[in-house]
Amino acid sequence: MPLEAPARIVSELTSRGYNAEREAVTKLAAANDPATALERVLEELPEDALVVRADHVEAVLANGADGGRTDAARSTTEPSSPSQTPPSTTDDPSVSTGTEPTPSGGSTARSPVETGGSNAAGGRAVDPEVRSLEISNDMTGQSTGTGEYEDFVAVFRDRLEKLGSKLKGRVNHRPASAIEDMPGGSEVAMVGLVNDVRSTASGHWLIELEDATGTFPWLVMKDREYVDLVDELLCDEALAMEGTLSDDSGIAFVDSMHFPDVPRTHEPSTADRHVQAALISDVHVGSEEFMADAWNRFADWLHTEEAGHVEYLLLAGDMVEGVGVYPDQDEELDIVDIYEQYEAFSEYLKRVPGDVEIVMIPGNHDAVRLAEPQPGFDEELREIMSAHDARIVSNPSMVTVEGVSVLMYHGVSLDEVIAELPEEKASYDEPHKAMYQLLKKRHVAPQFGGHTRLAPEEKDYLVIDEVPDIFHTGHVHKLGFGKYHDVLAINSGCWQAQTDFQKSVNIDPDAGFAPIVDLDTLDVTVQKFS
Ligand code: D5M
Ligand code: FE
Ligand code: ZN
Repeated sequence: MPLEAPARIVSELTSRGYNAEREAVTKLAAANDPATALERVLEELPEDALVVRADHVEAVLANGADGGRTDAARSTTEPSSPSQTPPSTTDDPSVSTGTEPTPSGGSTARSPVETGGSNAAGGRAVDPEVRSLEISNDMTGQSTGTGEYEDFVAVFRDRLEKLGSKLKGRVNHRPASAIEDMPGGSEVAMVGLVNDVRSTASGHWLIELEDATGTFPWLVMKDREYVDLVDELLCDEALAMEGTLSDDSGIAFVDSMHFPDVPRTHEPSTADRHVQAALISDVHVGSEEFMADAWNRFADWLHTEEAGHVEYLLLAGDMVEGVGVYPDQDEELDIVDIYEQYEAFSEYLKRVPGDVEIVMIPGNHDAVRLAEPQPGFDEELREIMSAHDARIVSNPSMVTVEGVSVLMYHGVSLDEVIAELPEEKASYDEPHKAMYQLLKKRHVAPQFGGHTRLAPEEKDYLVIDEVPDIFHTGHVHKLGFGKYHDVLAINSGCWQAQTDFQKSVNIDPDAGFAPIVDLDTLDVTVQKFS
């Protein structure tokens, strides 16, 4: 079997249970006889090694096991094709067709990657030393909730404290209990959580705000400018209201409404070198609809020179299809055992170059508790997925990559935001707009008691306390991105073709796309693999 192309070297290695550093693959591809070199490397590999590293290959090549790389081989090296990255955009999900994946047929073309030891030409200077990746807000192992009433009280109190502190400097607020004692006609303000929103017989809107002292009703008149914001409100989100008390002090007429929001002065941080991250989600391995071919093309592309700057892969949940997630889901399962699904997922993950740093959070199809925040995978699942040494953290988590903070959240609440808000403010076709609403509310899942389940903890991990530079979600299987007050919001698509359920409700998934973010500019390009 000819073994020249990196993609085939990778599949050969993964089929034998190994993951490989990108440079190891490059070096193997450049050997005189890659097939023999590969066999020799595997023979020499330490028994417990799961990753084939560049130095393993170097040792074998230095031994002259396959004759190493000759000048003749070098002269057949083709120059890399010019980058086909499309012009970047921060608004439309413009889609490039990507480069052709490395051919898997009997091509004799050698690897286009220069392997002289220095990576100047290929931009593949992946030096792990210069990387930086930090995780904060990971609640794995920190869960204290017992599901008791007191826990719910604690989590909402924490939400009000955190989000209230962002609002309190903006209005001259009073507690609910004090407002009812103020004289009629007073100018008043309050910070609280939305308890209820309903329309009155005369077409006005009554919004009940709650704080630690009680509730107070606020009336938005149908002809006031703020009426346009009423249809954005979700129960349990934090708000500040300013207004005028009625004569009997029983209600306040709203003059203005304030959201915790992202300050307009927010300036995102960027990386100080040219480095990229692939932001994906919803792989759904184990589903009959999982698109293995598209995934493999993506993984092969990551081994190409064009993808040489992609040093991070962020996976926002739904690694596998899971079992029993939705009614009748088992009829569309390719792999019925949950552990076997993770084993298969792990094999697909191994195709990703070993020198790409991976961070993953769980989603609603994964085998962790459904209620949010969801802790990262347990030991048994980590063991299954250990080959790649991925960082496995909770949903949500804040991940800072090369100085750029990325809030990763799977996105179950997006269904709710899309269902509750008018089409122009949030829709499946523009999922990033639903994300804007979450940023504005500074909470990834404001509404409790609906579709999104909440596991009460002593603090509210779902509050967006720090403004991220990038907000990354998935779940709705639609690709969309854009900027909100300079925060890049990206909802990645999926790797699962349309399911019967999605067909029945007209969800047309964006499957097989990988949005790639330049961490030095926060520009996005989309690679298509389907
Ligand atoms: O869900 C992907 C998208 O499809 C997300 O918007 C929810 C929706 N979905 C898919 N299946 C169902 C069922 N059976 N009921 C309700 N909504 C559904 P994901 O959970 O990522 O597969
Ligand atoms: Fe999903
Ligand atoms: Zn999901």
